[in-house]
Amino acid sequence: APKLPVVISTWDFGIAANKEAWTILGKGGRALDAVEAGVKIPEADLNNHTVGRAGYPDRDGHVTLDACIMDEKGNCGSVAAMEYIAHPIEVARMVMEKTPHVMLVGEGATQFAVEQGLKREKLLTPESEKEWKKWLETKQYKPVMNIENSQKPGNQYNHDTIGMLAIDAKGNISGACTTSGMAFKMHGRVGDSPIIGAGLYVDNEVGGATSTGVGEEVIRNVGSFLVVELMRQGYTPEAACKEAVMRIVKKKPDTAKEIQVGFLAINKKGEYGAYALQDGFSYAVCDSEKQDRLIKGKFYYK
Ligand code: SD4
Repeated sequence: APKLPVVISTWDFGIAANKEAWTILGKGGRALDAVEAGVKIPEADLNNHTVGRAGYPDRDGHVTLDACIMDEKGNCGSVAAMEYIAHPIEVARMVMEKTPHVMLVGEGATQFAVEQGLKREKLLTPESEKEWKKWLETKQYKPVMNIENSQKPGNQYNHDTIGMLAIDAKGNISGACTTSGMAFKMHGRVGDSPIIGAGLYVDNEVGGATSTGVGEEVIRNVGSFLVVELMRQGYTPEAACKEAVMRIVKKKPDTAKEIQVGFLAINKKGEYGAYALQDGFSYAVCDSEKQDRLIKGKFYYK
């Protein structure tokens, strides 16, 4: 069996995020603290235009962020379509720990964050603004996403949500997920990432799952919850992720061919796996043996 602790996260930028999480996990710290600290790395990264600050705006020029977090006790918190706060994962955790609620959205989420002492600031960077203005020339909205290194036009706008799952030395599981959503989306659009059960789910008896890709198809199938429930029935993490991908293929074959969705999961033993619709999905793994492993996810459309 794999050695605990272990942390896994989506995409190649998961490596840097995992390393940050490891500074907590490696010292015997709590998985919840590790996943929050970990995903803050891509949230702060100015070269990352799909998470946190510097995220591409919606079609009206607003940077609106989505995030959620879930701990080993089944506590969870979430923010959606939140503007002006650079670290939505911090706010999601505050919603979880300091309010009787699970989810705050829009201006209410921003207001709560400011009341908690977080800074209200402009998140749109000059680079993101430039790309948005370029996009406005054609206004073509084609959600072809998450195919890393793809030459497909439009794709450069649309990849990388970070979903992270960790098991700490005590065997407790937590997860976090954060994104700016699909670039140039409709104002007010919310994807799967801040929705508990869709973009992220953790059950400390079984394991955790997270997703990346076109959130609409993940929401329809309550993807991450499905993956965890399949693991409860005995599926391996990879087999559970594959079955969740197959739901999308079966229900919407024409859509499925054109988009990317990837699931990533870990079980209580620390075994992990992933599966995606398309080639190009990768995930990062960090444990005491190796801190910077990048694994290619298996995929359906060959
Ligand atoms: C969304 N799932 O908003 C997110 C986007 C994403 O990689 O994963 N991008 O639908």
